[in-house]
Parts: sequence; structure tokens; C-alpha cells
Amino acid sequence: MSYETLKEGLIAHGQEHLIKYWPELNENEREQLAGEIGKLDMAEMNTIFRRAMDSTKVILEKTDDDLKPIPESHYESVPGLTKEKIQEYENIGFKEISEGKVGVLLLAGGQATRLGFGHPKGMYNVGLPSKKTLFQIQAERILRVQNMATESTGKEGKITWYIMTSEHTMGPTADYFKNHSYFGLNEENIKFFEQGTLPCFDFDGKIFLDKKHHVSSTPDGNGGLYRALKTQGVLEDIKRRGVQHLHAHSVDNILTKVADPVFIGYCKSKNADCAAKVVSKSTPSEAVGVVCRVNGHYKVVEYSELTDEAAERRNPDGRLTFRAGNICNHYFSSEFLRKICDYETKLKLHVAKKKIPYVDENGVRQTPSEPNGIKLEKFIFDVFEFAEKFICLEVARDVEFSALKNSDAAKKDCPSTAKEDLLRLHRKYIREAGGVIQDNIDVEISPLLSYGGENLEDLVKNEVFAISPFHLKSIYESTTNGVNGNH
Ligand code: UD2
Repeated sequence: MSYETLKEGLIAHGQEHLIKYWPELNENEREQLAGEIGKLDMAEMNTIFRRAMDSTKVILEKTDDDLKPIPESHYESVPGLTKEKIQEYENIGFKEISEGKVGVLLLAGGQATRLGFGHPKGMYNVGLPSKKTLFQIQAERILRVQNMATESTGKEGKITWYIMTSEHTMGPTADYFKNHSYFGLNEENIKFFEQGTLPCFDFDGKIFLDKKHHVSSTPDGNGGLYRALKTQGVLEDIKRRGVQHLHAHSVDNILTKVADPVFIGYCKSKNADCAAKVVSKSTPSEAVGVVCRVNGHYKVVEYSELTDEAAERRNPDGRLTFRAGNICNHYFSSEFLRKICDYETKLKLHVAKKKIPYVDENGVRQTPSEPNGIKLEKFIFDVFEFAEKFICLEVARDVEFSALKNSDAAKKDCPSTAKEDLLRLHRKYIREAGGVIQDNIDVEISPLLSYGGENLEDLVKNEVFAISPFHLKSIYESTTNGVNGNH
């Protein structure tokens, strides 16, 4: 693009300040800046800014009257299901896996700012005996569940793993998987793709320059998934492979049952197009979003939008009425995804006022001490309202949810709680399989050996676990990955 064309386009949309320092830039810098500007449709950016600002003018009223919990017909709870029912769902899931119809959408584009880790969060090792990272744990769960599907159906299980990264996490994530030989998974079945970015604006809609040759931008939120699926060819790939069920989840829940056959089977048997796994809120004041219905539409309502009365309301059985805590763990049929991706431009924009570093009118980079502009994000769950058959599956928190968000200083949702929660669950599995273990003994069970507590009896029945820390492994696992025990 010539300088004149660039300038004309920018003037037409009131963003000509972006090339104010053009005369000072060298060839490479000019190329970078022109490239970044060229990727932005300025008319669309101005519309986005206006739409975002308009949404902030709607006074956030506490929702009450129009608020309804998920109807019972659309809600099941794994702890409340019979063993037979769980088995039934699981078998349906295994069948879909063995027919290659299941894919996982891993949301791994976040920047791990709260954790204070300079790498993609999936590369974090919370200090387990095996020293496995979140990525490795998830990869091994996929391997195990594929094997379980094969054992159950006699047909080879195959899951496609779609990993969404962002401009900051793409390179290191892809390198990490390559350097670890894809953790034993078939490289063919792993697809990395990159989510988009949105520019950062000042309060008047002018896009900030982060450097004289670099536009200020951030990843477009985990709801950027839908645009990326379309623009990065993932929808095409899903179609080509015949994948029909997508399990989408965050990277940071150490207990995630990746490609959960029970969840897939439940959604398939109910003919759902979209679903959410939820955990029961621990207290009325727990600060998590609640999955519910507002004016007949399925939504996640933020904790701050619930009145105290609604947050504290209880059913006759004593359980909280609005207890369906969102855990960023969703199901989409491929058909639903195709439909949504066509109108993702209408998705809500969430506005955050932030302190955004910028190059000022004198060419000096400023780091403001007060919010000076806005960052925009889309949220993955904002598509719930477009579902024709939306359902929820409540799961036990101690079995399926422990998120890694903060550093240990926060003492909450941090590496030590993630590690503890996983080891506590593994002690429970050992006891259920007939092993004897005290609470002060740390035994980690490899996902290659057991996905959800199965397959342990022969190994642990009547065994007394006294060595800590200990890594209970599959016979196929090497003995050299930082472990001190083997079976
Ligand atoms: C998410 C949920 C929240 C609750 C909580 C539980 C959303 C919008 N919020 O909040 O309702 O369920 O998790 O743990 O889903 N990510 C990207 N690209 C981005 C931003 C985030 O891929 O641009 C990924 C991120 O890597 C992570 C997931 O999305 O795997 C959740 O993102 P988060 O940690 O920013 O969301 P959080 O904890 O505020």
C-alpha cells in the first residue's frame, strides 16, 4: 500500500495520527506500521468503538424479575446421576470419539498476567511430583480417553485438538509441543490457530500508538474464538474431518476432563447445540458468573449484576437457586459453531477502562497512572442466547474444577491450590480403588494410567501408600521424567 493510499484511508476515518511519525521511521518500521494498519478495517474499527461506548451507557441495573434459573429439564448433575446413566452417556461419548467426531477447542490465548508467568500458561508446572505442565496433563488425558474409547468400541479413538493461541502465545506454544514430540499425540490431529486482536482506543475513539511504528492492541478475548475459527480455516477443517462435537475449555483448570465422553454423550443424547458445564456455587457471595435465563435467553450473569436477594435465594431442598457457576467449559455442535461464526460481528463487546501506554503528540511514550482509554474483549459465553437447545451439566468441583489464575501470594486459584486439589482428588481415587493412603501422602496418578479414577484397582487394592511424593504411572511411561516411583 502506498503512503498516499494509507493516508487517505486514515483521514477518511479520523485516524491519521497513526502515521504522524512516518517521516522518522526507517524502511522496516514503515513496513511494520503499514502492515498493522492495513489489517484494520478502519470503518469497522470506528463502528466497534461506537458500539462499545454505547453499551457502556446502558446503566447496569441489578437483574432480578426477569431472572430465572436453568429449567430442570435442561439441567443434570453428575453427582446426582446413577452409575448406569453416567455409563450410558459415557458410552455414547466413546462411540463419537471412535468415529472421529469429537474435537477439543483449547482456549490458550490468554497472557497469564495475573499469574506473572512470562510464557503461555499451559507451559506452567504447578510442582507435581511428575513436573508435568498443564499442556502435558491435557495431552495425556486425550491419549487416555482415546484408548478408553478404543477399548469400549473396538474401533480406534481419534480426537482432534484445536488449540487457540494469540500473537503472544502462538510461537512459544507451537515450539513447546514440537520440542516435546506432541506428548505422544499424532501431530496430524493437533491444529494451532491464532485469535485476532482489537486496537486500544482513547475515550474519543482514536486508536493509540504503542510505539511510533506499532499500533496498540490486545487479544480480542476468548470470544475471539468465533472469528478465528472462520478466518483461520478451522471451521473448514472441522467440516473436512467430520467433527460434530466440540468441547471448548480454558487452559488453566488443572482438573479439566478433556474431551469428556460423559459431557459429549449427555449433549448428544439431548440433541443440544450448546451447553455449559457448571459447578455449584460454594456460597451466595462467591464471585463467579452464574448461568441462567434472562428474559428467556440463556446467559452468564456476572456476580455484580445479581441482587443480594437473588444470590441468596434457595430452593425448598436448601440449594441455591442461582448456583450454576460458570467454569469456562462448554460444548458446541459443529453446526451451531458454523451458524454463530456467521454473525460473530454482532457479539457483545465488553469494555474495560485501562491505563494504556501510548506515544503522545510530542513523540514521547507515556505510561499513564490513571485509566486513559479502553480495551475491548469478546466473551465465549455470549453466544448462549443464540442456542436453540442449551443445556447445563453440573459437575463436582473437587473432581473437575481448580483454576490456576494467580501467583501463590494470592493463596487462591494459584499453583499450590491447583497442585493440592489434584493430589487430593488422586488420593480419593486411590481410596475408591481400595488403596490405603493418609492425607499427608502425595501420590500423583498419571493421566496415561487413569482419566477419572478407572483402571486403578489391580495396582492399588490393599496397597499402603507410605512414600511421598510418588508418581503412579502407566507401564508405557518412561522412568526418567522426574518421578520417584513406578508401577
Ligand atoms: C473465565 C470465565 C468466567 C469463569 C472463569 C473460571 C470468560 C469470559 N470468563 O474468567 O466466567 O468461568 O473463567 O475460571 O470465559 N483466553 C484466550 N484469549 C483471550 C483471553 C482469554 O484464549 O483473549 C483464554 C485464557 O487463556 C483462558 C480462558 O480463555 O484459558 C479464560 O480466560 P481468563 O482467564 O481471562 O478468564 P477469567 O478467569 O477472567
